[in-house]
Order: sequence, then structure tokens, then C-alpha cells
Amino acid sequence: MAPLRIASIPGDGIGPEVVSATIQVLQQLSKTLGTFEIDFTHVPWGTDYYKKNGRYIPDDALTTLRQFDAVLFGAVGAPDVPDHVSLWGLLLAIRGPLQLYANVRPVRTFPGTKSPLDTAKKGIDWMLVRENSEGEYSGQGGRSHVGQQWEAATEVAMFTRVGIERIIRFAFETAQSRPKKQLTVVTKSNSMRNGMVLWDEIAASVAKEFPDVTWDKMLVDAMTVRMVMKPQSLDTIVGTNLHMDILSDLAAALAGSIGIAPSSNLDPTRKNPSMFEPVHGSAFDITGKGIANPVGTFWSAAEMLSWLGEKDASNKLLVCIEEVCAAGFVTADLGGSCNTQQVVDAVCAEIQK
Ligand code: GGG
Repeated sequence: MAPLRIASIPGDGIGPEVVSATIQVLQQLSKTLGTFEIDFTHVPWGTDYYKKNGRYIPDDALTTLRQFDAVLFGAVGAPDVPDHVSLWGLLLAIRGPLQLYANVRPVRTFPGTKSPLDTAKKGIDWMLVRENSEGEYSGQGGRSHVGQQWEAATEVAMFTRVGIERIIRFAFETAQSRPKKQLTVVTKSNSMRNGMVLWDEIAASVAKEFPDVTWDKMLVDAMTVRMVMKPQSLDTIVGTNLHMDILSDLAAALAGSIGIAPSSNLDPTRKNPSMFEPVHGSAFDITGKGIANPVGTFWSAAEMLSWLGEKDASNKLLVCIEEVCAAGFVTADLGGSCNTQQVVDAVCAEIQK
């Protein structure tokens, strides 16, 4: 059997800790199930690489990544490098050119996780779909009169018909594949009268192809209220790069902790390898202490296995993570006292049961 070829980019901060934890768990899963083999190649891009080479990734980075079936990414960001330099140098330098335009972020309340919401009723089960290639993160704009009193800066949110159509269609397909068949399209088309209105128009047009999906639209500000006050009224949610970046952090916190939240950066055309990463960042305040929550990366790895066709292995990993959380083997962000390795050991033991 040909092994799954995975490029692992641990990156910065707690990235190396959660990626190493996940490699241990995936190797155990492969050994126990015997249904797939997996081969990791360490790719050392991150802030240390930047400090040595003056850049986050080499010229042939995309050619390198295209040799793999998928990428497992940790985190990016360092205290002594401006965040826009590290983010654009590494993560956005991969997402954009590889056209990983669909950023899928499932959010669920896990057993053993404490939500700030009164989720005793039913809990949260959402699928967030973030446009991942344009909009507010197009990198368009500039600065003039730098350092002067009349200094000016523009940040242009550039939307294209192709870019909007493909993410809206992807979101309708995602909604259609879920039991509720329900989609909410998030915009801000009252105050932003160009790109956001184009989103509304395209949503209404694409919706006609999906008569079995119930859909509605929400302004992003009202959406924050609905997520908190009426969580059960939502299922699949789609929005722009910036809006969903913010809403997915809110969603993760409402589900219990950003430490468990996964993220898949997908090229739905499958021309390029997709990239899987926890939603959280480099968390320098806890780096090196061995206490980072690895569950967001485990769950991202489960999404990666599913994307690569290993659905049984993916389901097994998810069930094991949930069992371990339910049994209380959780890190401090979830109210537990486990360190990272104890969570790894608990998941590996659960896999072998
Ligand atoms: N685990 C990925 C990571 O380090 N994310 C940090 C971050 O700021 N991401 C912004 C984004 O996802 O656009």
C-alpha cells in the first residue's frame, strides 16, 4: 500500500509541540488499524528559518509542497517579528498560490468541554466555511506620506465573481451534505455597498441550484448575537475571509476552547495538496511548557485523513478524541490538568482498545 505523503510544517511557538503530538497519534492509528501507511517529511519553515534566510519560505516552496498528498501545519507568529510579516511570509504565502480557497472549520461541543453557552439543551454543531483566497486579505492597498501627520493607509477588500461563486457553491454543497441542509450567508451589505452586495446577488443566484437547501442571509454584526443567543438556529455558515476569521474564533470559544478547533484549507479541485492546521496560533505565553492542547491538531488530522479518503481511520480518531475528552484527559484550557503528552498517551491507548 502506498503511504500517504504528508509535509509537516510545525512552524512557530506551540506549533512544533502540537504537530509532534499529532504525528505520534497518527503513527499509532496507522499501526493499530493497518489500513493505511503514513510518511511525514519535516519542512522547517517558520520564524527560525526566516531569521537565517531573510524569508519564510524558499523560491521553490510550492513545487516542494506539490510533491505531497497534504500538508499538516502547526502555527505561525513570533513575539519579535511583526504579525503581518510572519502571516504573509508563511501561511498566506501558501494558501493563496495553492488556491486553497475553501477554509472549512467544523465547530462542535465535545463531551468534557465546558461551553460558556447554556448548551445543556443540545450543544453546538456548526460547519463554518471561510473564503480563503481574496476579500479583505487580498493584500491590496498601500500607505502614503509615511510618518507625516497626514499619513494615509488603504486596505482594499477585493472580491471577484469567480472567487465568490466558487465559495458559495462549495458552501451550498457542504450544507446539502449535512442532515439539516441549512446555510446562512454572512455579509455586511448594508454599509459595504460593492463587494458585499455582489456576495448577496451571487448567493441568491447559486441558491437556485440547491432547492433542497434552506438558506438565509445575515449581517455579520447581527450574526454574533445569533451565535450566542440562538446557537441551535444555525448549521452551515459561509462568509468572507475576515468575517469568518473572526466568527470562527467566537464559535470555537462558544464550543469550549479555541484549543480544540480544527481548520482545513482545501483546494476543492484537488489540483494542489490541501493544508490542515489548528485554528489557534503560536501561543508564545505557553510555548515550551508542554501544556498546549493538541486536540485542535488531532481533529485537523482527522479531517486530513477524511479528505485523503481514509474515512474509517478519520472516524476512529474522532471517536477516540471524544472518548478521551469525556474521560477528563484534557489540558488546562478545558479545565483539566493534563499536559500535552498525557493527552497523546490517552488517545494512543484509546486507539488500541
Ligand atoms: N494555526 C495557524 C496559525 O498560526 N494561525 C494564526 C493566524 O493568525 N491565522 C490567521 C488566519 O488563519 O488567517
